[in-house]
Amino acid sequence: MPDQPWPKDWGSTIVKTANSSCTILHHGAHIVSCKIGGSEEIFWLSPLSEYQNEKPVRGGNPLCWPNFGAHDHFPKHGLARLAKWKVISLELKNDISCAIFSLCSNDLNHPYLPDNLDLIFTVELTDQYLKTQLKITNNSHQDFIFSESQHAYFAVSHIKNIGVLGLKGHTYIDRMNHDTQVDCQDDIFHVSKPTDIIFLDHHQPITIVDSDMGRQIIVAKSGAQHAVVWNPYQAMATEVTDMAKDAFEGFICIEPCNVTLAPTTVKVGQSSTLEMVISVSKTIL
Ligand code: TA6
Repeated sequence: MPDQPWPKDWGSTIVKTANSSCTILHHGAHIVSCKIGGSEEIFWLSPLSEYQNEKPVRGGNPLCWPNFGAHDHFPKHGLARLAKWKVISLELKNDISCAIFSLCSNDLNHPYLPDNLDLIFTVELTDQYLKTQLKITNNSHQDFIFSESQHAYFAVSHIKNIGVLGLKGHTYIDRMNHDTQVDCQDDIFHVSKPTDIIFLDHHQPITIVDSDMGRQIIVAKSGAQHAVVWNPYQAMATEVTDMAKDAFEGFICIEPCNVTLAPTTVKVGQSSTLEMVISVSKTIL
């Protein structure tokens, strides 16, 4: 794969600290790579991503907005991950490196989107964490209802090797089983089949424990009512054309989100922020 498989005219920004670095494409304000405090790569990125304007990049951290999932008027998972964002600030201060991106609904020019919805995506990086914030400010003349996700693909040694902590005691909707509601009983949750589940009313950090890599990735969030855990596994993976058949082995999606069944309303003049904070440490299990 070439060093930078995406088109040059998409533009990209790298934020760096002494031991961390993060690359963000301006197309979608899409994070495609991040290492924290000298870690190995934390995001999985498909070598078969097509890097076309009308297609989302497969892997990294896609931003899904104004809809997470299918929608009558917008493409699946929304417009933000397909849009060209502007870089409005890039600075390094006191070991915190920060890039800020903006997108206005006016630029999207969509008949079902009111004008003057202002989106800001902030990427803050230190040697300890990566913080990503998607903030929507409603400067239009009507309240706006949306769903959203930071659809992060985390790199793992093998999906069979990992355990996920922070889910026990929470109810989830099983998208692969007629939307049945299930109470998660697992201290350590394992993925061994196609998995597409929505944890309801979920606020605590989720930890991916990867003993083979000797690391755990901790995903904390705020402004999110839900968390999705997704892996297409063998059966579903063949339906996804921009990843290899066995690619499901190398990632797990943990997605801080607000899903359509309990969407967010941002009133005129108000803002809403979906934040994810990722840190990496050595495995404890
Ligand atoms: O977040 C899980 C999910 O909504 C799955 O249902 C699956 O479709 C996945 O996202 C990937 O969606 P995409 O449009 O990126 O292929």
